[in-house]
Order: sequence, then C-alpha cells, then structure tokens
Amino acid sequence: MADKNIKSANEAAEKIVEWSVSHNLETCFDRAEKLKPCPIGETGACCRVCHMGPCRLVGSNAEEEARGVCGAHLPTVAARNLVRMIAAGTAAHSDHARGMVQTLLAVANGEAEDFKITDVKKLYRVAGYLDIEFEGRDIKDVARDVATTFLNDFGRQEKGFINYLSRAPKKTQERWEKWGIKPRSIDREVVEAMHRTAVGVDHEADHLLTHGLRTALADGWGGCMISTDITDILFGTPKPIKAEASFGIFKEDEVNLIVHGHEPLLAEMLVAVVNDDDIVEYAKSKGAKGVNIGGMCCTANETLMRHGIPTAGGFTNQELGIMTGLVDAISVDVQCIMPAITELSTKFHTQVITTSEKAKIPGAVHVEFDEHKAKEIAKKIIKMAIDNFPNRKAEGSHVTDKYPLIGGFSHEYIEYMQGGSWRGSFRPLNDAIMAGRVRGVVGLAGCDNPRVPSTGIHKFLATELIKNDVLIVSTGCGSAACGTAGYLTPEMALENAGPGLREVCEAIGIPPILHLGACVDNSRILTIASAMAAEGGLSDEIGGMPAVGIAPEWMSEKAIAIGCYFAASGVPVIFGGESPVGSSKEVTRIMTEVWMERFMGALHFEPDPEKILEMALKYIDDARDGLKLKKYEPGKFGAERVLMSMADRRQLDKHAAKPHTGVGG
Ligand code: SF4
Ligand code: MSK
Repeated sequence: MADKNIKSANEAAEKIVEWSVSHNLETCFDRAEKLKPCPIGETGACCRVCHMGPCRLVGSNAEEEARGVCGAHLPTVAARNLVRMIAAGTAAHSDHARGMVQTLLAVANGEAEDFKITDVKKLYRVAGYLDIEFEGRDIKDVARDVATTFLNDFGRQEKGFINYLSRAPKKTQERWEKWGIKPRSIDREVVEAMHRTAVGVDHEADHLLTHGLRTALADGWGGCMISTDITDILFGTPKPIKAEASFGIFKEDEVNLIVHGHEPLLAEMLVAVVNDDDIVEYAKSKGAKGVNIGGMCCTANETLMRHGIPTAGGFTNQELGIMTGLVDAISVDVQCIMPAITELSTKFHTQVITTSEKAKIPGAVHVEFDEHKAKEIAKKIIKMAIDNFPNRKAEGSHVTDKYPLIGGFSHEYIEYMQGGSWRGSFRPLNDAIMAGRVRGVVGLAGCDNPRVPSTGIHKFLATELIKNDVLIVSTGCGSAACGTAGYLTPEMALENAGPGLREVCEAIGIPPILHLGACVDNSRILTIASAMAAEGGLSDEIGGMPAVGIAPEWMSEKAIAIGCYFAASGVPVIFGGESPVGSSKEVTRIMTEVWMERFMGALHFEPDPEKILEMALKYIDDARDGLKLKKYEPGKFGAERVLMSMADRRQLDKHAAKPHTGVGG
C-alpha cells in the first residue's frame, strides 16, 4: 500500500503537490488535513432535517437510548441520511440524463442542427429494448419516439415502471417485484425520498432504506442507463481507442483547454470544431501552434472513450492541473468541480469558464451552453482560451509524465470481442470463469479522495486483483487512477496479471483492466452482468455471480446511489473509508445481512484496503462455490472451449453476411 505520509500515490501528482507546498499554494490535500471530519456527522448520527435540531444522537448506548427532540432514534436518523444521499446522487446522474434526452428530442425535431444521430445501429438497439418499431421508418421519427418514451420515465404519474427494468434478468426483476422496489419514475422516487425523510414522516429504518433502493434503481436502470445509451446514439458507441493520461498531456506550444465535469454535449462540440481552419488560424495569430483539448474527471472519460482525448486525471488532479501553469482555460459543466479552482486560477493565468445554466462559481466567467447554438458557443469558448494563451507565465510545476492507455470498452464492443460481428456473445468470458482461468469480475469505480493517499487504494486493488486472476471493469475516476498510473494497456496483462487472466487477455486481445467510461457508464456493468446471466453456465440472475463492486476512495453522493443500485441488483459492494451510517448497528445490519438475503447484494464500508481485497476475493470464491464451479487454483484450469483469437475473429467478420444490430439483446 502507498506510504501514508504522501498526499497522492500518483508520482506526477505528488511532484506537483510538493511544488505547491514550496510555493505556499493551498490544495484539497492541505484542507483535508486541516479540516478533520466531524465524527458525529461522518457516521450518520447527526440529524438536521428540522430546526428543533440539529440533533446529535451520541452516547455509549446511542442505538437504544439516544433520541432527537422529536423522539427520532438513531437508526431512523442514519437511514434518513443515507436515503438523502441516494436521492441527491440519483438526481445528479438523472438530471444529466434528462439533458441528453432533451437533446436527442431536439435533434429529432431539427432544432439542434449542430448535433446528429451518429450511431443508428445503437438507436435501433435501444428502440428494440423499448418495443418501438424501427424497420423502414425515418430515423428521426424513431429517435423522437425513443426520446419521448424516455421522458416518460422521468415523470410518469400513471401506473407502470421505468422501461429499462425489463433489461435485467427475470429472476432479478422478480426479487424487485417481491420486495416492492421497482421504481415507477425517476423524479417521483427522488421526490418521495425527500418527502419520506422530512421531519415526521417515515421512521422505520428498513422501510426508509427499501425506498432508498427503489430510488437507487431509478438511477442505475433509469438515469445512468438512459444517459449511456443516448450518448452512444448521439456521439457513437465507444470502441477501443488509444489515448494518454497524466499532466504531460499539456503542450507548451499549444493552447491548452481542459473540459471538466460530466456532461458530454459541449465537450463533444469543442472536439468537433477545435481543428477548424478559423480556430487554427486564430491560435496561430496568438503565437500558438494550435489548440489542445485535455479532459478532467468524467467529461474526460466521455471524450476519451469516443475520440481519444487525453485525460489529466480524476477528481484530486483538478487543482494540480492548473498548477502546471499550462492551462489557458478550463471549461466546466456540472458535478465534481471544486470551487477552489477559481481562487487558485488567480495565481496563474487560467480562465475558469462555467457553462451550465445550473452551475456558477464565484470568480469564473459564465458562458452558458445552449444545444441550439452549440457550435457558436464552442467556438466562443475556444477563442477565450486562445486569447488567454499570450498571458501564460513562466511559473508552474511543469511535470511531463504521461502514460499511454486504451479505453473505449463499451459492453457492445466487449461482446463483439468475444466472437466478432456475427457471433458476439459473452460465452468465452463465462467459460473462462467456469474453468477458473478468470476467478471473477470486479467493478473498480468511484472517486479518488484527498483523505487517503489519493489514487493509492485504486492502484493497490487493481494490482492485487489482476494478480489474483480477477478481471477488472473500471469507470469514472477509478479509470483515471489506473490510466494515470500506466495500468490501462494490454502489456500490463503480460507483466502483472495472474496466469489464467493473462491467457484470456492475450487470446482476446484486451487489457486486464477495461475502461468502460464515465460514472454514468456504470450502467454498462449492469448490462454486462445481465448478458452474462443470459448466456448461461453461471448464475441465471445478477445475484450469485462471482462479481463484486468496489469504490475504495468514494466521496460523492453519486457513488452511494451507484453502490445501492448494484446492491439492489444483486452485487456485493465494498466502499472504502468510514461508513456514513456507521453509528447505527441496525442500519449496517440491514445493508449487509438483510439486503443479502433479499437481493443477494450488500453495501459494506471498510477503511482497510487489505480487508477490502480479502472481502472481495471471499465473495468471489463463495459465489464460485455456490455455483458449483471449479475451485479457483492459480495456474490450474478446468476444461473450456477454445477462446477465439483476434485473427479468428477477423476471419469470421470477413464472412459475416450482415452487421449485428443486437436489437433486443
Ligand atoms: Fe432533531 Fe427530530 Fe428535527 Fe431531526 S427531525 S433535527 S431528530 S427534532
Ligand atoms: S467524476 S463522482 S469524483 S468518480 Fe464522475 Fe470522479 Fe467520483 Fe466525480
């Protein structure tokens, strides 16, 4: 594990942190040290939902004896706090998704002329999921029907449930039905979560948490999945693509513009116009060779997955990026943007530009994005960055480290990799798991966090898991942590993966850590798990698979929503750090034992990285036992079908009669 005395486990980041200390510049790492978490709030024992409080439910026997002024006891307070986190996380992902749906509708209605439907095959696949006729119809009509169907998933008032629940395995759906957690519509579950947790409404911990899971499912199988699919329709379904990561992506002789946040709409347009003649000429007129776009956090993941735009890293790298002195402008949209960047940018020349109607930061210039004038606004922002290039000063921590990476692993491509256009399936992966070549699968996701040696737990777990023949699918800042450490290349498999995983990776031609995209693309993991269940040979539902979710450095409420939708879908999930409900034994018991019994998933919090690893491997091995699979032994495999190599696949593709649309898959 990383040395506890360092701030970041990423060498390049740590160099900049050291530079910041020597130059008296403050970062989140300094503030995290100065500002220790309040132990009462940290463990969920503080209630502030009414003004008779805030009430702190503490004491040696708080679970039984402590009461708020209204008489609320600790499990109620802790459960309410968790449900409010789920609601906030769901709202964030889903509001992002709503923007994507509205843009698709605007494109279908001819009102957003700068955007188009890039992936018609994906549009048809989605139409198939929604039972919308597409054969022989105008593409825009199909897109309009898709968009209006999804809009109903946000605000449905009449009977019915979120459409995409039907993509889950039957048995998983039956569990949701049995326990009453099928979400009706996204906005409704979020509103009801806020209602139930208001003063004097729902007071039973289990009842509260059950609605928390319903809200979380509205996030996973609603907001996140809708966002992923519409982004693919508008901008293309990702396929493997080369990119680079870390601070060395900034160029001395070009204008550097960072795109930061989560929503891909503006970022896509910036990428589309950045090499237009007028932009290049304008950059040259200011003494730069051109304009270099780099990413940060999940806007980075979106543009990396589809265009190979390099990433400067995840959440804790945002202030450090500015400190390179090479960033001429940083265009931010929503979520995970530290307000500290505007104050810091005054010490450099960086221009911070806010672009969402929902988000302003004191000290930033606001240029509001509007999808109806996307190109015009994108050019305006790029020109602001160019205008700032001559103001670049000499000072800055000019770290040049960077690593190659491969991203772009959509679930469609993972399926394609295992058999080509004609025979794409999850059979080879299921077979490899059954034979013990691949011990199991871990989703390594979530934020990086300045309260631990940042990115260090991601790196530790990534290294140990692949050594133990566990295939990793990663998203969000988990991917950024791996990418900036040089862990996202196929060569990595040869050097560090266990013998079984290595063989599988070599045969299929994949890295042992698959970068699946942004935070909303955790929905791709739900789709993969459903496809593996449908393929047969493992579990016939998501629960019971040798699969675990881990968010070792989480900080955002969005991560809690994600953890809960995985738990409700049947995946045991382990989060790092202190439990935000650790004060209540009852709430902890419900999230682990009761959820495991009902849904075959759970949400644990475990601060010790070694124990996270141990728990994850135990869950995987127990699931293997439960499925009566061959006991995992490193280097000893059971019989399985021969994996299809890249060469075999190309051969097959040549003979493929027609493209695979995967509709209804
Ligand atoms: Fe205190 Fe009850 Fe008000 Fe919460 S709802 S702040 S426990 S009085
Ligand atoms: S950006 S939610 S810090 S993963 Fe999606 Fe990263 Fe966490 Fe934000």
